[in-house]
Amino acid sequence: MLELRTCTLDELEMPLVEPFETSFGVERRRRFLIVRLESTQGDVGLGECVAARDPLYSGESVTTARWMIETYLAPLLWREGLLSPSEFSRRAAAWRGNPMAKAAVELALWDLWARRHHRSLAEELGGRRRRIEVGVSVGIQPDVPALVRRVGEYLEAGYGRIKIKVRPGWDVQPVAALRREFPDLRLWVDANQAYPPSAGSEIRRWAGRYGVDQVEQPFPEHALAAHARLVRGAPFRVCLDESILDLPTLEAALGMRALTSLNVKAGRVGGLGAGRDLARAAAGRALPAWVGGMLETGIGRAHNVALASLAPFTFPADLSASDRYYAPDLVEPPFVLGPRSTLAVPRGPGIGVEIVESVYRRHLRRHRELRRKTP
Ligand code: OSB
Ligand code: MG
Repeated sequence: MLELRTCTLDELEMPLVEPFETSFGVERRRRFLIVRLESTQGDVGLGECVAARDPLYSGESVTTARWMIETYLAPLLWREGLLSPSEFSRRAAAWRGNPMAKAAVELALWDLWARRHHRSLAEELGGRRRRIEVGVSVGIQPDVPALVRRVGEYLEAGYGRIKIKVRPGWDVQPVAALRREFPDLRLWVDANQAYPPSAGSEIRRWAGRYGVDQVEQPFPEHALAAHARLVRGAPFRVCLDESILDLPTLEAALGMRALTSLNVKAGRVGGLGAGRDLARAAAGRALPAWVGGMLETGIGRAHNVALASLAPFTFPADLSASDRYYAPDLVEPPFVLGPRSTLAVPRGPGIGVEIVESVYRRHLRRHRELRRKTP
């Protein structure tokens, strides 16, 4: 058994290069946890927790994730040692919910075990791609001209598909203006559950009229029937994000024909292993899947990019270059946009990027080394 020597739980706060506004709020600075595991033999693994300061995207927050890790997940590793990621997930499944907390620890285990095996995380997961196709997710802007300007800049920078955040009152005009300005634009929209189930025909009208390619999570998490009604005869894809938490929810949604595209986030589903399982299940049902993002730093981004290197992911990921989020990023080398709207998959051991200590220290708000409870 590989024993745990230290589990470090750091809380950081980093300013985003620009505010990110969604239907559930504005984020100017992102608060998050970094989990660092170290074995008694000196192996190290890093994981980033995507729970935000407030429980707005889902029920978890920095505080609940910290509590979950301190109370249950770290003690499991003290007891059982540094389990394989799949064994960890199997054991952690005894506690309900809290997928973001579970994922943060699982990610750190993947990094640690990949390094121990002298493999990149992508190799460890079975990913073959050397570059992954990406797009950019654009928050709600102060006005339509600002949005058109912003999207123009991202297209200029080389992004091949754009997703904009929408909500009631910020939908028809933004998509109409983008379609007018950029006739060939591959345009997705994401509402983060902001519409009532009764808004289906209205959404169908503007999304159809302005050539939106994909509508993501327009209705509340549990409103699968409303999503299924929107799917029927829609000239666009209907993507689920918040609704899909595991294989059973994916099966339920597929059974109802409530989705035609799947957003996979390790944090939402409890880890990279669970994300890989979902993508494989989707591929088996001819459902396109793609990797979503949660404004991660280069640490979580490296995990996401490795996940996106797997064959079942066929649509461009919500994983943009480091400079779209943080300047500078927490890691070296930063992620940069390459040819044909791609990011390179790191080839070095584990996640393949290293923390820049000076940047890390500048944004560190709380440092805690968890200790083994003496029995
Ligand atoms: O719904 O996909 C989402 C960011 C925070 C919370 C939810 C979402 C998002 C994004 C950003 O769309 C994607 C990214 O990290 O670039
Ligand atoms: Mg989403």
